[in-house]
Amino acid sequence: MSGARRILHLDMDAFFAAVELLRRPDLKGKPVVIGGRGDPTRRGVVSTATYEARAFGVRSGMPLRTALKLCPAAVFLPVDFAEYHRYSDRFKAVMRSVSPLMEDRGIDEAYLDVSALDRSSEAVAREIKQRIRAETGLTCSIGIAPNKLLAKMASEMQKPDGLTILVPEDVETRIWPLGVRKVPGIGPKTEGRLAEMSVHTIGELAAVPVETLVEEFGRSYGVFLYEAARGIDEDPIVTHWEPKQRSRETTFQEDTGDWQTIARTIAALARDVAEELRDEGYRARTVGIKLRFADFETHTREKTLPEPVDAELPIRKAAFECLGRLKLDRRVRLLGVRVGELSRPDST
Ligand code: TTP
Ligand code: MG
Repeated sequence: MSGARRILHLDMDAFFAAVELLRRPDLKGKPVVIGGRGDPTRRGVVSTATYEARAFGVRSGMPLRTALKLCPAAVFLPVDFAEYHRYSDRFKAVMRSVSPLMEDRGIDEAYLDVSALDRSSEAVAREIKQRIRAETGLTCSIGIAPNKLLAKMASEMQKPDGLTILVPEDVETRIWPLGVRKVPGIGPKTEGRLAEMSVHTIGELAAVPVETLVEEFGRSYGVFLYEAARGIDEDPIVTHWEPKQRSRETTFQEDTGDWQTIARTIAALARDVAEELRDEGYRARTVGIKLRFADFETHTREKTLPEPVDAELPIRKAAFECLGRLKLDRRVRLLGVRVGELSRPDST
């Protein structure tokens, strides 16, 4: 081992909302809520909200209707994932250019191992923030610490546009006073059970013997709690996640009841998916189809194959078997073919 690690965690500020404001600068400074189709009188939940809307109590996950009650003056906008993914790719490209050791944690966050860089943590963080701002117009919050757990907690500490650096000595002074919910991996259930043990802060958690935690929560989670309270985390940066599935789907210009059209479409989708698998060097163990009728009723069927495949023929055959298990009694709007349980031939 060569010295202490320096792990950076980056989380975009009010991400979906911030992207929307780039194309609606007139809404800057106003309460804006992003969710569903952007119509608070219809079903749907809040994806995120600007900090101005959060001041009224609006939170991710609450029904749009509730958000409207809390903040009737808010502007509601629909979710546009394609646009957010474009910005997600751009901020991650900046991070990767600083260090290739990046762990992608979803649309608006990632870890970066910056141990090997010969600049101070603060200089690295400032450079990343400045370049993301220049290239996207967006702000983010960054935490840097000796491990992923503390880095993530650090990035939360000064949102928005924050920069927080934690060293091991900070655990007692800056982590222990926080409530246990600030530990990534402690949810409302654990919080409740800890409260019954009179444990509310991370410092109080650190005072509980490991045997008690293991008895209460089982070995693996008990030890996790014990170590987390001390800021201990040896989890490595995972730079490459294996994809779980691949799929292709198509929506007909006009709903169709024509069997030939349906069969031809399934065959073409199966061919495309097989081609993609081979391009990427994967094989699939499951094949499934998705079928949406004109009335939006959607059905899926899946088949597990005796062994992983990447050839067109077995994938097409399996897709047709799945299709045969559905009753085609209405016009069809959309068809999809999906392959899952992917593996690489050399790793099975
Ligand atoms: P978060 O990082 O949790 O939230 P945020 O980026 O909007 O705000 P913050 O400044 O506090 O980081 O989530 C990132 C995006 O993920 C968010 O913009 C919208 C989406 N999201 C949902 O769609 N549903 C949810 O329940 C949450 C929590 C997030
Ligand atoms: Mg965020």
